Formats: sequence, structure tokens, C-alpha cells
Amino acid sequence: MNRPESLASLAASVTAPDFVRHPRILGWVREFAALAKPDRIVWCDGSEAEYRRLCDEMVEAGTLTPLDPVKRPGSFLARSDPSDVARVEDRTFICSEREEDAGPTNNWRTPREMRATLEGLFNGSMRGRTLYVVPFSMGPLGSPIAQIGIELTDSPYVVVSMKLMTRMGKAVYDVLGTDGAYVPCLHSVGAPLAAGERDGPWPCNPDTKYIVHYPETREIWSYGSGYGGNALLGKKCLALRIASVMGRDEGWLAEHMLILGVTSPVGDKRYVAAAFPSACGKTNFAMLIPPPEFEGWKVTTIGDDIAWLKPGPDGHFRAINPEAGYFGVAPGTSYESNPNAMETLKADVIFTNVALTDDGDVWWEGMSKEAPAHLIDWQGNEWTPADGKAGRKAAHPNARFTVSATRCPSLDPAWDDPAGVPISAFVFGARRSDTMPLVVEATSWESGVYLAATMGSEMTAAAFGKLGEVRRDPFAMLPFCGYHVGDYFRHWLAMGKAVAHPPRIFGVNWFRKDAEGRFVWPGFGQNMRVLKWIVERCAGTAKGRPTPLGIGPDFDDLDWRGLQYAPERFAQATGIDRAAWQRELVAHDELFARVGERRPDALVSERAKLEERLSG
Ligand code: TSX
Ligand code: MN
Repeated sequence: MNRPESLASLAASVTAPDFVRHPRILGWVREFAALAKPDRIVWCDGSEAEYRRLCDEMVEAGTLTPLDPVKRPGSFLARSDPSDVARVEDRTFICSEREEDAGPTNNWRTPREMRATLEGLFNGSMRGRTLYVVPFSMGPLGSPIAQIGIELTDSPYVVVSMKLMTRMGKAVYDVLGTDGAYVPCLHSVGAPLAAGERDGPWPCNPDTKYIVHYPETREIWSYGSGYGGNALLGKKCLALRIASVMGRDEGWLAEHMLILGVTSPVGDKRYVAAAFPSACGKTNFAMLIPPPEFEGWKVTTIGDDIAWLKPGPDGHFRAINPEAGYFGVAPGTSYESNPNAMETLKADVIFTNVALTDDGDVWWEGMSKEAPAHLIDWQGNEWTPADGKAGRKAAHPNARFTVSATRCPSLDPAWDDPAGVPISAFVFGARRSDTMPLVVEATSWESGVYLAATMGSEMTAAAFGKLGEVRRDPFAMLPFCGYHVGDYFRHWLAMGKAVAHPPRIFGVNWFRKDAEGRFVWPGFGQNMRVLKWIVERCAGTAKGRPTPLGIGPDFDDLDWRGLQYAPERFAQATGIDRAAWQRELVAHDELFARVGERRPDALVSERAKLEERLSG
């Protein structure tokens, strides 16, 4: 951004408050302000007063609707522009110097070309708006595993969302001191206001969107969208795409994983990190409540989406949740599927694109069996159950809640521990009606990496590919890996040797179906039976038997107290269909062909061993 002429005019007028003692940050803000030309600059301090003031201003502007202060205290509804409802994967770019470093699964442009394009778009993009300077820590403040980012944005919705989702505020500048490292994040909704022009409730750019990552210089530039993963740059952009590159370079892991704690009745506590693609109920699993028969067993939540793991001094991976809140899919969330989430959502929530009830509360598909007799839908239109029967949804299927983790009843006491928690097991799950058994333990680190690399999930929405089709999603990282996926597999293989005690690796599948198309596993809280087997395998106290896919439990190896579950049903949930697995191996080959030359030989060898075991 070399624009000395504009710099000269605006730069001098930009000053930082006392809590910013970092000349590079001031220089960067000055430079970007000279380009984007906001009407004013606000240096956010992260205070409650600031949060309330911004919410009030957004109510005034029509961006937020306050919900009923008794039914949903401290909560708001936002309706996005109907064109700005999800991440935009085809507009997401990894701009490494060389195309081969972005790999076959990412969109790529040269940094030079992309910078020129975006500097053109950012030029004047904040006219009539406020530029907010948002300091945030991904992970506990000052943790050796945490990273700091600063987002410059013209969206107050982004500021309040960052307050809920990250450790946001002036304490970040104390960690940075006068010269600390941070990830610079630029964000504009791309909707400048002409003099006197009235703003809409959800400004964005309907025609032009770019979500851009520069992995070598660790920068993020986002233009045109105000929505979630496109605009809250700490989450998918920093904590996954940029952090995955940092992890590769520095010897750690940034993963699309929940982290949960399991405590046994005798107080043995273990932590599990688990990766699932979308539509597998990741948040539900992170907040699982054990069935009543599992008295004394407790599941606690560290995080529901992202895990950062570094080799610890004790030879175990130590993990933190870089986030401080949940940005979860609302539809399908209910007291049946996730009571802890429902309790979390009782107050201090920003809902986006859910339906509004007549009494000032929210509703979404799956919250209750019966829909209310009358609603305002996510686009602000009248809605009755007849519209639902005609296929019009009251809430957008990707409607979201944004809420602080501190509201979650199952929040783990160590969730904010700067040292992180030791991880005993990695779990990889996906939605498969066939092939993948209920649970299997990999017999080696390499076979576990193969299992994770070849993960595939059946699509439940037509958003990506066809309904029911299997979409390969290695490590659930396909849209989130900031570099070549073959190098990512190589990094995982190497990380097994970076610690004396690597976690055991498991595969799970809650979604097997029988010949009639019915789910064979009850799922939800009953998954505790599988989780118990997993942590007891780690402790060395649970039995299992070798199968072609790894170690699997026999019927008697799981705890069935309180559940009538026939051994025949269990056989359906765990059986290995060799013909289906032959087709699966072909699909693995297609994936590895796509990965190309950089696929590690160790995975080719794992594939050969798997085929041999399946035909043996
Ligand atoms: O979240 C889910 N989990 C994980 C919970 C800890 N879901 C919802 C997925 C959509 C996001 C599940 N759906 C799970 C599951 O374990 N299992 C299923 C499939 C299923 C659906 C309904 C039933 C059973 C299984 N109903 C009855 O058995 C009555
Ligand atoms: Mn996610």
C-alpha cells in the first residue's frame, strides 16, 4: 500500500489512545485509513460499555432487533442480506508466491495480483463509515500457544461478534508491548456511503467478495461480506488457514477439532480432540450429556470448533481452544439434541437469520416439534406452518447463534488455562450410511493419519455436490487448510514423532443406516458409550479385537447399562462390507490422485496394507 500522497493528508490526523504503545500498529492503521477513507476511527477497548453502545447503535440503525428482555435477556436478532448467508468457498484464496504451495484444494492468485485487485476495492470502501480497530487474542491472553490478531473493520456487527467469540480488548496491547507480533486482518463490507446516503440494515457488496490469505506474510484481507466466517477473521481465516501454516513452519497443529474432557466416576480425567465435517453434530458432541445410567461420568467442553496443539514438555500434546465463544448452526439445536447449548443460549446471544416469534423470542426448524402458529421469517416476512409445509423455512438453514463460552453449563474449568490440556485421543468422524463402523482404533499413528486423510462425509444439503454423495474432507480441513494438502498430510505424519506420547487415533460414525434406511445407532447422549470405550482404551482398560480397519469393540466390550440395544443392531453398526470397501478404496485413490505428487509414500503404503487386510 504505497500511497504517500494520501498518507500525507490523513496520517497525521490519526492518533492512538494511550493503551496502544505499538508504533507499527499505528503506522498500519494510518496507512489503511488513508486508503479506505473512513469518516472516523474507533480504537476498541473491549469493554462492556463499548459492547452495549455498539449494540444500541445497531438497534438504532435496524441491524439488530432486541429480543424480549424476560424471555431472552441481553439478546438480539440480526437479519443478513439474503445474498450474504454463508462462507464463500469459491471466493476464498490462498495467495502464496507459488501456486503449488497452495495445492490442488485451494483457489490461488499471485500475492501481487491480489494485492492490486484488493487495494483497488479497499480504496474509499469505508467512506461514510467508521473504521474499528479490534485487538484480539486467539487463545488465553499470554498463553505460549495463543496468537494475537488485529482486525480493521467497518462493521459494528463484526466488532460485537469478535467480543463474544475472542478475547477482545485493550489487554491485548499489554501482551503485544511496543513491538509484539500480530496477524494484521483487513475487513470491509465493501459498501461505501455517498454523502447523505442512508445505510441499510446489512451493508455488504452483493457483486464482489474476496476472502484472501497471504500465508507467507501471515495477513488476511476480506472484502464484500459481513457474514460469520467471511468477516470474523479470527476464526476460519486466522485460527485455521493462517495458523495451519504457522503450525507447519513451527511444529504444531491448528485443527478443525472440538475439545472435550471426560471424567470417570473415580476422577480419572482425559481430554479428547475430535474432527467432524459440517452437519455431523460437532457442537452436540462437544456438549454431550451422558445417559443417566452413567452416574459419576462427566463430559466438559473446552471448545466446539477449533483446537491448537503444541508438543508439551511432558511428551503430550497440549491443546487450547483459540476461540472464546460459539458461532453455531441454530437449526436442529433443541433440548433433545443439545440441552447444554439450549441453556447457553438463554441470554446474551446474537442470533443471525433465525425466525422471530410474536412474543419477541426466536425459533428455528428443529427447536420444537411444532412450529409456532405465526413467525417473522429470516427475511422479515410473515410465516405460518403452512409456509413450512410448502417448503419455505422460517430460519435460514445456516442461521447462527453467537454467544460467549462462559455461558455454557458444561464449560471445562481448564478452558482458559494458558498451558492448555493434555490430549489422550484424536477422534475423526463423518457421516456415512455404510462402510465406516461405529468406532475403530487405528493400530498405528500412520494408519490413523490414513483414516483421517481419507475421511468423507455424505452431503445433507445441496450446498456442495449432490445430496447423499460422499464429499472427501481430509481431517475435516478441506476448506480450511492454508497450504498444500499433501504437505499437510506429511506434517501430520511428522508430528506423530514430535511427542513421546502421541494420542491414540480413533474413527467414529454415528450415521450408519440399515437396509430400510433407518439409523442403526441412537447417537446423541448414547455416544457416551463409545466415548467411554475410547478413553478406557487410552487408559489400557478396555478390550477390543483386531479388524481389517483397526481395533474394534466386541458387543461385550461396550457398557450397555440402561440401553436395550440388540447385538444384531450392534453388528449392523460395526460390520465391514468388503464389497463396499473395495469401492471405498477406489474413492481413496481418486483423492490421492487429486493430491498428486506431494502425497506422502507412507499413505500409499497404508493403502496397500488396508487392501491386504480387507482381502485377507
Ligand atoms: O448431533 C448428532 N449426533 C451427535 C451428538 C452428540 N446428530 C445430529 C446431526 C445433525 C447435525 C445425530 N443424528 C446423531 C448424533 O450422534 N445421530 C443422528 C442420527 C439419528 C437421528 C435420530 C435418531 C437417531 C439417530 N432418533 C432416534 O433414534 C429416535
Ligand atoms: Mn467449523
